[in-house]
Amino acid sequence: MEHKRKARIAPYPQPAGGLDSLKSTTITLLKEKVPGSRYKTLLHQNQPDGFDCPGCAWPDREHTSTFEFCENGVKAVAAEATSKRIGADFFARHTVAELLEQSDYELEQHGRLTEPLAYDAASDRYLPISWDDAFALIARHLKTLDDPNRASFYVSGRTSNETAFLFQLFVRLYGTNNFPDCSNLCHESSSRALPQTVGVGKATVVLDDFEHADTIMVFGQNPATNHPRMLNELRAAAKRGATIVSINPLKEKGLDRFASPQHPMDLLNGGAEISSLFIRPTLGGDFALIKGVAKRVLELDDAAVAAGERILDIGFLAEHCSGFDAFAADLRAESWPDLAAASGVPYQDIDALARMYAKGKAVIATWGMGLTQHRDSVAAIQMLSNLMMLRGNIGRRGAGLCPVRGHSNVQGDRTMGIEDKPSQAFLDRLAQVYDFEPPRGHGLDAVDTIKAMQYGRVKVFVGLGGNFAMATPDTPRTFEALRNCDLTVQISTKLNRSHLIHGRDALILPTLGRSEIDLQKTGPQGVTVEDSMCMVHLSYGINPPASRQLLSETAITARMAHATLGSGKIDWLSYADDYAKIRDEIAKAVAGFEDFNARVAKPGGFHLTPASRERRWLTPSGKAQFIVNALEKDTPIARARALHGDKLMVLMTARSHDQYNTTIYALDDRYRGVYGQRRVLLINRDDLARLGFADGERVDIFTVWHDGIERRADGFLLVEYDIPRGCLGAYFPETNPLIPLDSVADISNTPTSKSVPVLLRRSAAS
Ligand SMILES: Nc1nc2c(c(=O)[nH]1)N[C@H]1C(S)=C(S)[C@@H](COP(=O)(O)OP(=O)(O)OC[C@H]3O[C@@H](n4cnc5c(=O)[nH]c(N)nc54)[C@H](O)[C@@H]3O)O[C@H]1N2
Ligand SMILES: Nc1nc2c(c(=O)[nH]1)N[C@H]1C(S)=C(S)[C@@H](COP(=O)(O)OP(=O)(O)OC[C@H]3O[C@@H](n4cnc5c(=O)[nH]c(N)nc54)[C@H](O)[C@@H]3O)O[C@H]1N2
Ligand SMILES: [Mo]
Repeated sequence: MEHKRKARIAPYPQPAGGLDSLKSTTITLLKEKVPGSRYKTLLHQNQPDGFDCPGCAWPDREHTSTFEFCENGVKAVAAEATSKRIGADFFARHTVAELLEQSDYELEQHGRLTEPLAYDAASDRYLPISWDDAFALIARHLKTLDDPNRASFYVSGRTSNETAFLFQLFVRLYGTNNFPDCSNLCHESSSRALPQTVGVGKATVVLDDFEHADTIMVFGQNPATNHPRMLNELRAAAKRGATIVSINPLKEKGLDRFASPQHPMDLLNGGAEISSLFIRPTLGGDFALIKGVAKRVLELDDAAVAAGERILDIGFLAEHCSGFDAFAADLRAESWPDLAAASGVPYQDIDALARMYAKGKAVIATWGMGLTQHRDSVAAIQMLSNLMMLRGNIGRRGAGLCPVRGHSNVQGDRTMGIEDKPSQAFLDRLAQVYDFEPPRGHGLDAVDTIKAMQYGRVKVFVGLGGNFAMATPDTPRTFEALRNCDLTVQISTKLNRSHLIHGRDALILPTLGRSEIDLQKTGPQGVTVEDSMCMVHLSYGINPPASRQLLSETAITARMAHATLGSGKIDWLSYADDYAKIRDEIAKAVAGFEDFNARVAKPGGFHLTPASRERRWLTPSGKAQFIVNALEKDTPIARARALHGDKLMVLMTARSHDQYNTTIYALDDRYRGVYGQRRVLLINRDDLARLGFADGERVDIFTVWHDGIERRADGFLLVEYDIPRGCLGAYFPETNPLIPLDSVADISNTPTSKSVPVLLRRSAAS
C-alpha cells in the first residue's frame, strides 16, 4: 500500500506525541507489511532479553522497565522488519542508470537486500556473486594497492562493538588509520572540544541525573523527532518543577508541550508543559550567546560579592580548575553589543538565561546538531563547558554535560577504535596485545577521504553501513570522488544511493540488522552497544533473518580479514563463530573493558564511567581547563554578507519527522506542518517581504563560496515560518549539494550543515 498524501502546508496545533503518534505507528506497520507475529518485536526493543533500538543513542531506564513507546523507534524497527525484499531478479530488471532516476524515498521502499551482488559494467547491472568470490575480489584489490593508505574504511554508527573492534583490528593490521565515520559528520565537534576542557569527549551524566537536575538547558536539539524518549525524561523533570529551557532558532514541537503516550491523561488534557523559556539565537549564534551568559554570570557574581555571597563555585574553581583568571579577564573585555549582534539574542534574553543558570543548583546542558555543525562549534562547546565549570556543574549529582549522540552505537564504535586520530595509548596497547606495529599517523576522516578519492589518492572505499554518498556534503564532488575509485564496497541492509554511485568494481554485501537472530556455530549471538551516557549492554535479535543468504557484519568483517590477511596471526573465522571470544579480546585491548563478558551479562550492563564524572581530569594541566576563545569577525559568512548585503541568508539543513538521516520513510514533517513533500524552505515573514517573494513561491538556492564552483539546489517551496530573520531551514540530504567540502568546523572538520551562506532566486518554473 503506497501511502501518498497531497502536498500541503498546515500548521500542527497538537502537542508532540499524543494519539497522532499512535496512528502514525499503525500506518508504518501496515505500509512495511510487518507481519502481526513480529509486532512483539517492538515490545522486545530495549528490554534485557531483546535488542537495542537502532533508532537513536538515548539510554533506557535500566533496560528492564516497561516498554517505552517511541513512534520513531517503531519506524526504525519497521524499516528493518519490513516484509519487502529485493534480490537478483529485481536487479536483473533495473539497470543502475534506471535506479539512479528514483528518489531516495523510492529506493528505500524496495525493501531488504537479500544476496551479495557485484556490479557488471557491460550490462550496467548488479549481478549475484558468491560470498567467497566477493571476499576474493576485495582481497585482490587491497593487496594490489601500493600503499594501504590508498584504501579508506567508513563506519556508520549502527555497527556493534564486536564488529567495530574486529574491523579496526583488521584495518590497522592491513596498515592504515583511514577511518572516516558518521561521527565526523555529527558529534565530532563535541569529541574534539571536551577532551581539552574536561579530559573526556563523552557525557558526564547518566539518566538518573535527570531526576535530580533542577535546571536543564537543551541546545540545538529536536527531541520530539530525533530522541523521542528524551521527552519522557524532560516531562518528568518539568512535573517535578525543574526549569527547562530550549536554545534553538526554532520553537520545536515537544519542547513546548508533550503528550506522552505512556500517560493516558496527557492524551486528554493537552499534554505537559516542558520548556518555560525559549532562547532563539541566529544560526551559529551559540558561541556568542554562551559567552554572553558566562560574562553575565561573572557580573552577577560581582554584585553578589558586594552582598557577601557568591554565584561562582569558588571551591570547585580553586580545587579543580585551571585558567580561570585568563578566562574571566577575556569575558570582562568582551563587548556587549558584539555579543548581542553575533548571537542574535537581545541582552534581556541573555540576562534571563544567565539568571536562570545562576539560580540552578544542579544544571544539565544537553546538545545536538544545532551546536556541532558550525564553523566555530568546537569553541561553542568549550564555552558551554566553561559556563558549566563556573558553578561546578560537572561531576556531581543532577548536573553535567550531555552531548546527545545520534546513531545507536556511534559512541561505542569510537570507544572500540574507529578513529582516524587514535591516541598513542590505544595504539600502544594494540601493539602489545597483537604484537605488531600499528600505523601511527593520522588517517583520513570523512571530508578528507572525499578529497583523497577525488584526487585519486584513495582507490578503494569500504562502507560498513551508512550511506556515504548522501550523508556527506558537496554532493556532485562526492559522487565524482566515489566514481573515481577502483572498488567500492557497501555493507548494507537496504538499497541506497551509495550503491548506485560506485567505483569501477562495486559490491553490495547484504547484512543482518540488529533486530534479527544472529545464529553462528556456537549458537545465537548477542552484540554489545554503548549508549549516549556510556552504558554498555547486550542486544539479542529476535526476528528470523530477512534472507538465508545474509551474513552478520561480524562474519563479513572476519571473512574479509581472512581473505586479505590470512589467518596466520589471528584466527579471524573463529571470532565469527563466537562473539564472546571477541569480547575477551576487547577486554585485553581496550581500557575499561576488563572482565567484559561477565560484566555485560548482568541485565542492564555496566557504566563505562568517564573520569570527568568523578572529577578526575585527563587534561594536560590535570585540571578542568578553562579555554579562552575569541569572537571571530572575519568568517566566510561575514565575508559573503559584505558582498551581498542583506540578501545573504544562512541555511540550516536538518531532519524531518519522517526520515532517518538519509533514509526517507515518508514525506511528512507533521510537527512543522509539512505534508507530502520535502523540497520546502522555511523563511521568516519579514524576509519574504524584504526579498520580494511570496509564501508558496518556488526558489532556487545558491551557495556563496569563494572557489568559483556553482552550487545550487532548485525548486524549493517557500514556507512562511517562525524562524529568526536572516535564517532559512530545509531538509537534508536534498540540500547537501549546497555545502562546500571546504566549509567545515575548525579543528573537528565537520561540515557546516547548519550554517551555509546562500542567496535565493525565483525558480524559472514557478
Ligand atoms: N527519527 C530520527 N531519529 C534520529 C535521527 C533521524 O534522522 N531520525 N538521526 C539520528 C542522528 S545520527 C542524530 S545526530 C540525531 C540528530 O538529532 P538533532 O540534533 O535533533 O538533529 P537535527 O534534526 O539536525 O536538528 C537540529 C536542531 O538544532 C536546531 N539548530 C539548527 N541550527 C542551530 C543553531 O545554530 N543553534 C541552535 N541552538 N540550534 C540550532 C534546529 O532548529 C533543530 O531543532 O538524531 C538521531 N535520531
Ligand atoms: N546536510 C546535512 N548532512 C548531514 C547531517 C545534517 O544534519 N545535515 N547529519 C549528519 C549526521 S549527524 C550523520 S550521523 C550522518 C549519517 O550518515 P550515515 O550513517 O552514513 O547515514 P544513514 O542514513 O544513517 O545510513 C543509512 C543506511 O545504512 C544502512 N543500514 C541501516 N541499518 C544497518 C545495519 O544495521 N547495518 C548495516 N551494515 N547497514 C545498515 C542502510 O542500507 C541505510 O540505507 O549524516 C550526516 N549528514
Ligand atoms: Mo548523527
